[in-house]
Amino acid sequence: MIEKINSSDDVKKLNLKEKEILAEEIRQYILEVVSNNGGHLASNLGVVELTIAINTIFDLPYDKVVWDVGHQTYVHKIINGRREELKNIRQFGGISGFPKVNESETDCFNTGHSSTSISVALGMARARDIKKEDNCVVAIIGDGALTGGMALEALNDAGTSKTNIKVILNDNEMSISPNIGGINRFLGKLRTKKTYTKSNNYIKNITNKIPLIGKPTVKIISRFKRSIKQLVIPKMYFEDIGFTYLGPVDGHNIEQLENIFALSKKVIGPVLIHVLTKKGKGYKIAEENPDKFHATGPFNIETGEPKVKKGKDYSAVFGEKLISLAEKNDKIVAITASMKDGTGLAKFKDEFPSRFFDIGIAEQHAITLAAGMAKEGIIPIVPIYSSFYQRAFDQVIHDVALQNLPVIMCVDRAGLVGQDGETHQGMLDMAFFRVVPNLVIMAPSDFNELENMLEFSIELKKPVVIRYPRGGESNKKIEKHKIIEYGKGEILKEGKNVSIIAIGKMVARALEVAEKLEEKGIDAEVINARFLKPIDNELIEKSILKTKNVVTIEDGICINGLSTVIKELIIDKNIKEVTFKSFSYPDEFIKHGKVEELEKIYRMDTDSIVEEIYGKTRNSK
Ligand SMILES: Cc1ncc(C[n+]2csc(CCOP(=O)(O)OP(=O)(O)O)c2C)c(N)n1
Repeated sequence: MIEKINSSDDVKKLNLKEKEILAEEIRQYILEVVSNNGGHLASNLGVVELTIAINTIFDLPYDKVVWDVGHQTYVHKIINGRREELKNIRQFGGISGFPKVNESETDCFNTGHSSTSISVALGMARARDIKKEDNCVVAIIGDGALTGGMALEALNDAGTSKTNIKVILNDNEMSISPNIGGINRFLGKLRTKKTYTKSNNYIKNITNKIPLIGKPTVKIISRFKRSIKQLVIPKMYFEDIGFTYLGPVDGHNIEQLENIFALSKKVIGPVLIHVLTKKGKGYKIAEENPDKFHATGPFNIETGEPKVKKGKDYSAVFGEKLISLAEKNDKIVAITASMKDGTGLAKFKDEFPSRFFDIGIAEQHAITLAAGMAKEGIIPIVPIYSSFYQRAFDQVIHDVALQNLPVIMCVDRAGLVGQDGETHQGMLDMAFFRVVPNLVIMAPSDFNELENMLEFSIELKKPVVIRYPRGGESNKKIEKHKIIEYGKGEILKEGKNVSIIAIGKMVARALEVAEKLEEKGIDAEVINARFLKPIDNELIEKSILKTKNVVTIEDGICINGLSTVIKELIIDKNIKEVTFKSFSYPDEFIKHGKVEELEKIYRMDTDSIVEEIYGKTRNSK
């Protein structure tokens, strides 16, 4: 069946039985691809029937379907012309693991970060009305993404807008971990109320019986339905804020899904369709461990075991160190925006449940919550991925830095992250944090330094940013670090021909580069900057004056990071007759691919850096 499907038109031609067969084939195919390539598994297995029903009832790309986060669009991609390409999903040159407008017209908006879909859809619906067109606009949002502030802001606006917009709530009771918070509790009440299903069936039946149902009839019905519901549930949040609520409906029953979507097309104004799905559906191991299979590396389908065993990574080192610090200091708390496992906090949660706060996919709230705690003498540690820190920029400025509050902001997945691509690469954090007054910005060059920086930050009592990469430390070991002092870097190797100044994970690379240069007769000095802000002017100036050749290496964009800091230093100190070469990423969004591949392409690997420096230093001699 799957071989015949190249667009939603092909899905529309199938009967129910054929669609059910298609669903199973799609599941099997996704399982094979993800077990080979890695990727988002459980969420995709959960939306197979949902995606088939959407493609049956709506007309893509004329109708606009906006997937929130977009990690669950593999089924959509298979149906909409990218079945073969899926085999190369997330690989360099292959299709993306998220919706991309340049891949297909049916991907109507790029996503990757959570909770944006309702705003986008409402924008598209208003645009449609201004242009006097009549397409449907649909946002599909998970119950996890619904905990994000943006989603609630958009619901608030959409509810009273009277705009024709459909919000499909894909409720599987899971964010990456089990979903949390009051909205989850409220959804729990809706999930269990069989009455609604019955009353909705009732409505479905009567609307089906009326041959040419007019818009006013549906309006009356929805008013009637609302009054029944109000009797059973005192506070119908969605209806109270202006949505017509349909559901809940079994998200694995294609027929029921099609019926409810068809019904939603007849309702005027904003509609919310509550769909219940199971994360990992159809693959028992993922159903039982949906968090583990939210995003996975390649794995063995029979056992569910990873094909390559994961080594120790920065997040794990962070989590363990935090536990040992928290044992000694009962003021330390940890806050996560729905990323307990990814940021290494799972054990911390078990050890200190009352000092652990999973606050939903709400990075802005995470930071301001931390600011409030810090103001009252608590020491909040907030690990958030670099690209998601983008969300909380104003909170960092306005609530933390402006009041100089000692919040420790751990920027995980800083620099290249690889296969999740453009929306997830952590290229910008040094650039945007650097402009914020009062912030101290550090980056460890190995596990040991991360531990020391955490310890140091707790004593410092200032707002601190510590950025560290995805994955493990380099094979190139740094033998011994000096103790950490405020605003001080360290010289790891003395030399006289060129000063290589690096930060974070690139320090180990700088040492490798220096070793290779040595073989070519170039004596490089290697400086671990440690602090981007404040930078160690004294140490770096002295080194530059000695070598007159400067190289900077950083895992971030070329604007306003280490290279900019050093250029400014050279100008401010009026240092003359120096050569300068920066190794950083260009002013562009970096696509998906393995980190090592991307590093080679951007000439950030050891050999490329050696080649470039060798030419430059030789020329300047
Ligand atoms: C702003 C932001 N923070 C964190 C994430 C990481 N993240 C990706 S998916 C996800 C959970 C989404 O849960 P839900 O919306 O319920 O979708 P499901 O995977 O359960 O279908 C999270 C936290 C993100 N993509 N964007």
